[in-house]
Amino acid sequence: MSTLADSPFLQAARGEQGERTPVWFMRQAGRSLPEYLAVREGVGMLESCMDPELVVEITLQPVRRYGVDAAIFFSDIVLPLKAVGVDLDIKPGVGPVIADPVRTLADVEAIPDLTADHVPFITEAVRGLVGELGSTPLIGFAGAPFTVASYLVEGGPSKDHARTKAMMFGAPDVWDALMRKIAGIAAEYLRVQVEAGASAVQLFDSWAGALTPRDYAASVQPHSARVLAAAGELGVPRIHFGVGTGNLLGLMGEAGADVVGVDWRTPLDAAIGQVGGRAVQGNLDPTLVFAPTEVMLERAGEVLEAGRAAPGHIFNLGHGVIPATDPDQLKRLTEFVQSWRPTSEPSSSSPEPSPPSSPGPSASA
Ligand code: 1CP
Repeated sequence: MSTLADSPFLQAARGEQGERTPVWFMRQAGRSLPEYLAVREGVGMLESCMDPELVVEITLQPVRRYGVDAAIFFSDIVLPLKAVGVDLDIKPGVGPVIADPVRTLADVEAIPDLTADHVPFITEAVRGLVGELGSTPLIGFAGAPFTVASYLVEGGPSKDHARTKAMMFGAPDVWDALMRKIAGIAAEYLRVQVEAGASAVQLFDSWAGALTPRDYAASVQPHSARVLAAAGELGVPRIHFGVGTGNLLGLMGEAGADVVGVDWRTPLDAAIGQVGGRAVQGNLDPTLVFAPTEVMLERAGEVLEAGRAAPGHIFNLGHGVIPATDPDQLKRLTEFVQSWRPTSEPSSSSPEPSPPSSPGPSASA
């Protein structure tokens, strides 16, 4: 039995080649689990997130069922905004909806900064969880400034993030104030989770893929970097993830991540070449769990093989578990990853980053 510090997840997150590749799934708790639907019956999403007993139970459900190598704290990226008093709801089938979208400097200044006193239920839930989890690490998380700003400015989910980007392009002073506000809230929210016992953090910039590298570098990266630097002072590994970020992975690593999360669109070997010798997390297409089991496992094997070229690899899906996912498929996938061992020397075991055009993972096998 490994201890918490030498658990496969924390080893990989620190960029160490451990005995085996660890696995967890983004959105592993949630609607794909019948036991989740049962405990959520008649309880609103935000209400659930503020009930420590329920948070502990929901966070543990996928750990019990799958035996994954890490738990992710059950909450939502808009929860800290709710905690400081922003009028919002998480609507079933929709997502976060903001009553009064943020458009002006006065709107930004009206949002209070977060303190630990706003989220006593988070501290309580994290403490309860680490007691139950033993040597399984708990990942705390926060939404990154751009992704959270998108909900605040648009008022809800958006495909093109047009109003958000219009503020970024057209009202740089308001944009800067908003990004600083959210970065401060995210940093404090992560601090609360780590001080209560979380072993790692993930910064979700889910919608960063809507940006060009130029705009990401100028208007977003410095703010995410501030959150990651604050988390770095807490001494835990930091994972930085976004969707559709194939051309931003280098910048997302430079923002201060220890581990760069890769979505399923980018081949993992190409991603490893971009992230400057950092560890990676990902990146099986989440729809592959709907394929025949042997196809899913064959593709998972390819992801595992490709991950060997990184200093550390955490297996995950390339985005969250889709609600219609069959939990039995995720169980098979977990067992496959945990029993997988390399069969030959890796095609690139050098700590130097390989070039973006590196050959396929088994080229030299
Ligand atoms: O495994 C877990 O327990 C996951 C916990 C978790 C996390 C990490 C939830 C629960 N939400 C999040 C983060 C989150 N929330 C992100 C970043 C991760 C990602 O990209 O998936 C984002 C973008 C949100 C916003 C959000 N909350 C959405 C997306 C809306 C959109 O713009 O498309 C939705 C649907 C929610 C609600 C939500 N959050 C979590 C769950 C289980 C749900 C579904 C609501 C429910 O079960 O009632």
